[in-house]
Amino acid sequence: MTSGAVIPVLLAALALASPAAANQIKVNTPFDEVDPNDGSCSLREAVTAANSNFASGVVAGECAAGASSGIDVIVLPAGPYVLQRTGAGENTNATGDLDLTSDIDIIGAGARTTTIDANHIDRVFDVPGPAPVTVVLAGITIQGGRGVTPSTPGDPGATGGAIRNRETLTVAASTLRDNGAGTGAGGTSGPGGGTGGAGGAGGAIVNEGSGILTVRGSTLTANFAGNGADGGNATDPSGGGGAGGSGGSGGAISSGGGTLTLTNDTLTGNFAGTGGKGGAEGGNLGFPGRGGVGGSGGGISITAGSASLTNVTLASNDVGSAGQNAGGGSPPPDGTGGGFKTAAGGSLTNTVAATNVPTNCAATGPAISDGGHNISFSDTSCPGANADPRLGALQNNGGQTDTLALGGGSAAVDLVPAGGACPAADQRAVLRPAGPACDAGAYEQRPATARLSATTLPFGRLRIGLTSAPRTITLTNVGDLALSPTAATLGGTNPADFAKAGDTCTGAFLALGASCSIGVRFKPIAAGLLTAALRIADNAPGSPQQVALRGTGIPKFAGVAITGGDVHLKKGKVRIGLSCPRKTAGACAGTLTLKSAKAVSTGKHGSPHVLTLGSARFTISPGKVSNVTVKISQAGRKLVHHNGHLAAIATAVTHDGFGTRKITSARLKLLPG
Ligand SMILES: [Ca+2]
Ligand SMILES: [Ca+2]
Ligand SMILES: [Ca+2]
Ligand SMILES: [Ca+2]
Repeated sequence: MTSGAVIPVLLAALALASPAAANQIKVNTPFDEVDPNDGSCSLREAVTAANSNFASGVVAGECAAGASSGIDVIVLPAGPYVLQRTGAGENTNATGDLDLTSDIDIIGAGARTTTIDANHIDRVFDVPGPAPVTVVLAGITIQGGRGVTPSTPGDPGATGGAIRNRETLTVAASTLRDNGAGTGAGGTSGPGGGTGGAGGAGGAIVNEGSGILTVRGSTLTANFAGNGADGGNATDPSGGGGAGGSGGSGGAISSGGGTLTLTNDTLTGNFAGTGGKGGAEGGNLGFPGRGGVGGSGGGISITAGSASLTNVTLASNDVGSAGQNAGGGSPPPDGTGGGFKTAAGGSLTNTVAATNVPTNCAATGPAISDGGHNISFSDTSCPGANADPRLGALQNNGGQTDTLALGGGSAAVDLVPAGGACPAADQRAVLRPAGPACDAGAYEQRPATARLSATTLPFGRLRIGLTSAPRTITLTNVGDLALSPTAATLGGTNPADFAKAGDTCTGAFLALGASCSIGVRFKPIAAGLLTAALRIADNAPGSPQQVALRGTGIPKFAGVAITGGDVHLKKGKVRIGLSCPRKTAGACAGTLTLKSAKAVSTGKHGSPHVLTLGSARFTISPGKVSNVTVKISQAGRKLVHHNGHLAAIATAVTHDGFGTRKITSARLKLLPG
């Protein structure tokens, strides 16, 4: 699919309007260049063109100008785009992250093919405000973002390892992986040690101020909030050691205000930041520095604003551990809420939280509200049923982003009743519900589903006693659970007229997309239309799967029947009735030859011999009778008139539609007309 075709598909999938005023800016180079004269439109140039509404250059191939009103759509074809212009901490899109300061949609060719990598120079995208803008990022893998560590001792690390949002941002059908918020700057060493900087929040995305952040159909994995820096050591004997910085919260997402909405997302294997170590005291007159607390919310941290999760899968995310105290003793606390930590409530609906460390959820302040049909496993810290969702490993299960499949017997399957706020499709774009009801989490499990390559196998006509070449039926599993055919049998009206010829299905175990095949031959033992059914028993709905088999048995070819008896010679010709059998393949075609029944003498001195009287070709449709005209030779006519009659034998050599040859004959008496 070309990127030109992807855009409307993605926009339709995202239910985004194509604004009339939109300008399209197509990126045509993977390089992070800002040369107005190189005839290439880089991603950075495209963003600047959208922000400024000026073309990136006058040379052909440079980016078109963005529109001054409406949304600019930046089209990003498949390929890697690596940021290379170092210099974090500015918001004019010149260096470091890409600063989105106007209404922009950036549409990749799909998260498996379009990748933007910040190459650890900064985060990837910034929607810094303060002008209110609406941004969409769709169909992209965003990776390699790193929040910077500030140069001022004790300052906190940059937030938002991949993206910082302060306005309105939608991330859709994208993957965010291997992004990290900034580590805090270390505490100063001095008479008294300075405090270590806190780790940045939001390993992948931070939502700040009154930002409106929506994440749909996306996977966030292996992102990490920033670590707290160590406290500085004291140099004065009476000086105390600096405290360690606290670990950053929100391994994948941190929201400190505004609105956070997640639908059909997978957050797995993300980590909050660890606390920094306490600095040493100068002598034994001061106090040793305490360690920093560990970051909370390995998946998501909410410190203010609203948060709403629907059909999200939160699994195996981990909080940060606390930093060591310089003087030993009981350390400060580790982070809490491995999956979801909130100080401002929030709601979970149709959401699966499983095996987050140390617990799935933690709430300080308002309780998390239960929107229904949630799972919390194996602890009960999140709302919902305490039952095993049987999550698989993160992998490509179809769709543009990796997901955690639900295994057989998963408690999440069909957990959401009708009317339960179920999205129209899952994260992979598999339509919901599959089976009787919607599943909780981002993944909708399709039962094992059998698809036949054909539901009818016509074999045409075949002579009784012959066996046809095999025709093959392919059975493919288009479901998520394995398809296991247990038997393939012939049934129906005439099963004995067909035979299996090879079967890789019975006993097979077919994963999604795998197939097996069964061959069938036609071997008629009776005449006429013959039907049977190939029945494949399996664990899919509709079992047994049926293929209708059909063929026509053709009897042995008898050749044409010749009407014998008396025939009259008229104008030197005779007419002889021939009939073609009704059940035959194609027309009866051949040659009819008349010879004298006995040796006869012709002429005064001729010796007796069998005389050929004449012949004619014929073609007769099955079941029809035809009078074939044979012109009798002059010698033959003389004998008939001389003797008053002539005994003759008519012989027909006939071929049917299969080319089978049959010879039939009959006795005749030729009489004068
Ligand atoms: Ca350029
Ligand atoms: Ca613009
Ligand atoms: Ca910036
Ligand atoms: Ca279902």
